[in-house]
Amino acid sequence: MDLTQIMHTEYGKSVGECTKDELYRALVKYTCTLAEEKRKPYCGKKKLYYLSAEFLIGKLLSCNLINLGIYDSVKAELASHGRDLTELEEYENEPSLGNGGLGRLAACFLDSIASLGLPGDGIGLNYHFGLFRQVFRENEQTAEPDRWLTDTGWLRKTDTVYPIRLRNGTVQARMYDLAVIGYENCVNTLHLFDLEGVDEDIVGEGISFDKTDIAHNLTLFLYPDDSDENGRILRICQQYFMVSAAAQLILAEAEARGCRLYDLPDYAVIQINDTHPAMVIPELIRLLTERGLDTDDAIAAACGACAYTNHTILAEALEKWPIRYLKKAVPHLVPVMEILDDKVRRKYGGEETAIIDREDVVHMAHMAVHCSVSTNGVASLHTEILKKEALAPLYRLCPEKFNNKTNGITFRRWLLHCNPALTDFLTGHIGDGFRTDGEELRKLMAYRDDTTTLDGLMRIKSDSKKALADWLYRKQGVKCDPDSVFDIQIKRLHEYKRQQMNALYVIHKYLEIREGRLPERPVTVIFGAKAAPAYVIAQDIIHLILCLQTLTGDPAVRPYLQTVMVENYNVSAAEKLIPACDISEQISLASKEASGTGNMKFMLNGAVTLGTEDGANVEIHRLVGDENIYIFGDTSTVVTARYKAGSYSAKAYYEEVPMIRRAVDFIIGPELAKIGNPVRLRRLYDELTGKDWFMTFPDFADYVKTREKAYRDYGIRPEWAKKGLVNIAMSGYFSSDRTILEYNRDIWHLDRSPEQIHSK
Ligand code: 26V
Repeated sequence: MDLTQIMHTEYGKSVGECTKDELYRALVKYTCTLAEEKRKPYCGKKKLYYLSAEFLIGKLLSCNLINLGIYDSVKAELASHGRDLTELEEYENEPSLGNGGLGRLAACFLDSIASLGLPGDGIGLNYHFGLFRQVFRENEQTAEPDRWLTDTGWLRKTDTVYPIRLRNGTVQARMYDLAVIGYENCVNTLHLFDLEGVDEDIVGEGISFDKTDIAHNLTLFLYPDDSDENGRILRICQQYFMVSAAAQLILAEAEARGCRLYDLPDYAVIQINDTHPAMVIPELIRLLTERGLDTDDAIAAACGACAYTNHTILAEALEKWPIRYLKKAVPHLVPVMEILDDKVRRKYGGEETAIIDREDVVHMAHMAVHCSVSTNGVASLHTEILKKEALAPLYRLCPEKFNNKTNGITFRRWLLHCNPALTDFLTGHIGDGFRTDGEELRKLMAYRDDTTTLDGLMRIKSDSKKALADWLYRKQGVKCDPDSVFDIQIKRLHEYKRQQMNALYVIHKYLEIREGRLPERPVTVIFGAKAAPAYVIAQDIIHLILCLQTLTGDPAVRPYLQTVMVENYNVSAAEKLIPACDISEQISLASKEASGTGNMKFMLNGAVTLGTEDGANVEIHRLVGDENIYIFGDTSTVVTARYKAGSYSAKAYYEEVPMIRRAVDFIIGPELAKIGNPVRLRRLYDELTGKDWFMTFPDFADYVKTREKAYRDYGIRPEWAKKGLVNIAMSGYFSSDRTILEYNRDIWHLDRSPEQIHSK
């Protein structure tokens, strides 16, 4: 790259004279040009479309430079002009077009699909405001709009516009494209549809807006609050807007490649990411009949092209739409859903596998299973639970459709980009094959007893902890001790993920320290979590954690125990936190976390997991063995049985276990009353003692014991470093490249041209 030339042409200035903004824009433009030069027209037959309401892509500049293979040269060239790439990385806005794991998974998958040279595009929505910006005020979360869309240029406005029919008239969907640059391989596209005529001025106080003004708000916000009827109808309109545009694009592209509609499955495979895009099925059927296919052919063509991924067994998260709402949003889709329901009922009878139930509610997951060729879970335990419990009646009807695809993460972002020191270290030891073949990391096992290697790993971890401490200080003025154990839990706030149990541990420890029982070594407990604005108990838990941050800031306590709540946790924050972690908290109630992907990112960066036998933790455990993970708590079998028996009494644990009572009573005790909001704290106390739906009390004693054991082991240095090494070495299985190869082998069946095959 000739930066001098570029800056001269763009701005008529030298590199030294350019502002950060000018430099950043020029680099984005340069990257996009290189990507377009690399893009090859697709001449094959079948193509994948990954449909998702969320793509949590994170910042793009550095990862794109890495994937283009020019990161080091660009960095060096900037440096030769006295400029720093880090400064531009920090300047970039993060597109937070997702809530958490599901959206981040979609982004990792796009990276792997392109890196493996597979023909596959993403399709989603161009939200003007991504996930809200979290600001802490008086120990509470407040939500502010996050307008990520600037004119920086990653997004390219296209001329493609599709009409979208809604009940109150037709709106227009314009397609914006974003290059998905594979690692030293091909370039695919993420298509984001946007409503023509969105009006950003209708945003009011915080993140409020008129939910009924569909013609102006449709793509304004990611996942708008759907706690009321208007919110839910907007959500349906948003989903329909996305899938109708997607279906029109898919059909247009397939026809251009020679598809004659009834043979759609030979030209397109549509992966439905959770049920949010499931309406693509009836929409395709509607469009295909409109274009002349008879109903049965249209159903066969649409269903033969679709595959469904389930991401949760939580009943409250499985989408069910009352016909009444659907009629208010997309009345023309209702007859198609009724036909599908009728066919299913005729074929199988039975209420529990029906698409539309007796209360006239559409079960989106049921529709997705019936009307597709594949249903997959996202970790082996999760898939087993789907088969045996959550979707058991459907599994009995069509067992051949069910399969597991354990999630993965892209090593490009979660190792090469976020931890360059570890990347170089690994390359020095085992070569650089691991960048495209995760299993190569196993070669590191040869060094498990090599003290120089273990020392090197400890140094890298210690440097990352120092860097995190600096960042936390710069970002939110918090000082923490990099020599303490960094114990980190970062993920969306949800009761099933049990941040409240971690907080109870902090209280338990705080009380011990107050009594003079000082821990062997200092610990910094770090949280990062956003809570849905309408999720009251989740807000209460954040409030408790923020109060604990204040309490453990007490000079008498802080040298031993510190609590840090990272404000506005997002992908960029994760990139700083993950390399610096010693202990990765993965403590969901067994059976509830479908997979988790943070657990994999921590493992890859040499942290040791403290977790339950849930989601992908089970597979991590199997890979690293008992010695290299801290497992505690009841198994999913016990948990499921306890739910079925209806025998759980939080009150009984509270009354019988003094350690639990003491920690829980503290929530409404005098110390917290001085700094906390009594309404929030009392509500949380009542919730825990009266219900504790996610069963923190039965696991608490084992959690405390196992956590203490991990802290003790942390002090036994070479052995601890060895645990980190084994975690890194065994993490290759969790490369999203492996996951995507499995999707392709079992579901998509796309051709990979020989020159696009790296190593496998
Ligand atoms: C959504 C909601 C929304 C309403 C309130 C309760 C609730 C509970 C859970 C969810 C999650 C919806 C789907 C989802 O994001 N699943 C996540 O997908 C990840 C990628 O597969 C996986 O790693 C996580 O375990 C799973 O929770």
